[in-house]
Amino acid sequence: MTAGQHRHDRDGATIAAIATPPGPGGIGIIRISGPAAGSILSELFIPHRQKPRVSHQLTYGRLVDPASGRPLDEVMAVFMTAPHSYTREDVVEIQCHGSFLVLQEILGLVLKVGAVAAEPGEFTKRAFLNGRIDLTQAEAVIELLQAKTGEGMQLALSQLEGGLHERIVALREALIAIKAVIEVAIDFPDEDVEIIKPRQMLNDLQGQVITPLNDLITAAERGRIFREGISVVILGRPNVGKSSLLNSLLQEDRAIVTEIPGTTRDIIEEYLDIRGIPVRIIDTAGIRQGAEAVEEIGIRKARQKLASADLVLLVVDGAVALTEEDRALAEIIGGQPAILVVNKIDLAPGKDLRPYQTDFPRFAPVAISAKTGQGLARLEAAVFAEVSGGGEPWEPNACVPNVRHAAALAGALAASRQLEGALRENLPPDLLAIEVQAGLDHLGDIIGETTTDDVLEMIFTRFCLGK
Ligand SMILES: Nc1nc2c(ncn2[C@@H]2O[C@H](COP(=O)(O)OP(=O)(O)OP(=O)(O)O)[C@@H](O)[C@H]2O)c(=O)[nH]1
Ligand SMILES: [Mg+2]
Repeated sequence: MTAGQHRHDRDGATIAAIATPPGPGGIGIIRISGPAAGSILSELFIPHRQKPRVSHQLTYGRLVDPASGRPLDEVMAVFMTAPHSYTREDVVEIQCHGSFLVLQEILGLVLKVGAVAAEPGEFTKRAFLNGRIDLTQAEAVIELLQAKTGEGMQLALSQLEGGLHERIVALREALIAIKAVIEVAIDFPDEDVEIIKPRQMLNDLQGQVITPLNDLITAAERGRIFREGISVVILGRPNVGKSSLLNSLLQEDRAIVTEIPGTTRDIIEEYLDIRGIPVRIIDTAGIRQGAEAVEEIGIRKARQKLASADLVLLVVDGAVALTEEDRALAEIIGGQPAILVVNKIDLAPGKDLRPYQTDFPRFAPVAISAKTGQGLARLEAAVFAEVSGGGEPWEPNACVPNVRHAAALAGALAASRQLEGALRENLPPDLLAIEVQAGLDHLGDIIGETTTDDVLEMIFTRFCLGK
């Protein structure tokens, strides 16, 4: 099945939606796509100067209710003829004042004269179904909209420009060349000359398929944190400076800080950017014995957050000796990735950190002062090193497959390895053909050629309305 064979959910319908976010703004945009887009515009829009409609030209005029003749807003409208548009269909965009009421009224009229309300992602889905972009590029659109760091944005952009698409197409071409030879061998079983030259084929398979597949899978693993981000939990006994650490990382007074132990009782979650990694940082209630009821609930929540954390910052008070509670917390953290943060170093300048390694052999200690900011850069570097496996910051134009792609790449790799084994054992060509086809199908899933409708559905419902 090719992209064109996926059925349009609503063949022939003209769809419309508000494309700008709700709430007052400078301008608001209504987007219409489909065969009736142009006639809907003609019905509702009175240009300031009557002249023939020119594609891709912004025209000033008034939006009027044809039933009553009542003007709704002064607008700029643009008509884009198929196939030179986002969806490859006729597209109209109406720019009005960014009032949600105005937008709703205009959308109401557009629907009344023949459009249907678009579903989330339906414009981009049409761009995909009409072959303007492949599935990896459609996914890149969502990632671009949702990117939280500059690096995430760069990754999305290079995928939108077809970086991953090209790599997958090259892999498929290599497999198709191998398939062609195998098919000849199936068609001419009695040829004297050996059609399949296993040495040559194994070489091609390794160099053009297996090695590049491995590279892409590695990139997906390394890049996952840049796409999805990580969650970091700040843990420690009361009053060691957990909330102060959160505040200094965020560079704002987000959490309440007092000298009274047990200040934080609920979970506080914020986002920050550590060298391009979107980090959800979570401040928790100090964990101790004998806490009263509300605090106890906070402690329970802290333990839950710990379970799903990618990294733990265990904070201790560097101005005093370690306590049994500190050691108990290390026990709770167990084998999870963690960094020991020795806080309040301003009160103990030049403190020797080596003894901490005896107590916490698994954790690398970093001395900081949440109060003065000393050591924070080193802590950020330690966080980055811990979660990126010591890797370099991401280079621009890198090709980083997402989780869905990675699963399909793994499937393609498994099929290629099967093919490799079958070639080595000189198995008959029809068995080889099965493995080649399996590899091709997995790659087809990535770019959307063989993707099932429910997977498509899952991808496009992640979009917002009007995109
Ligand atoms: N001198 C100094 N004091 C600090 C530092 N970090 C925090 N403090 C002080 O330590 C006290 C406790 O800080 P918090 O950030 O509220 O500690 P916490 O770990 O969040 O405490 P709970 O929420 O009660 O568990 C406050 O009086 C802070 O001003 C630091 O680096 N140096
Ligand atoms: Mg606190």
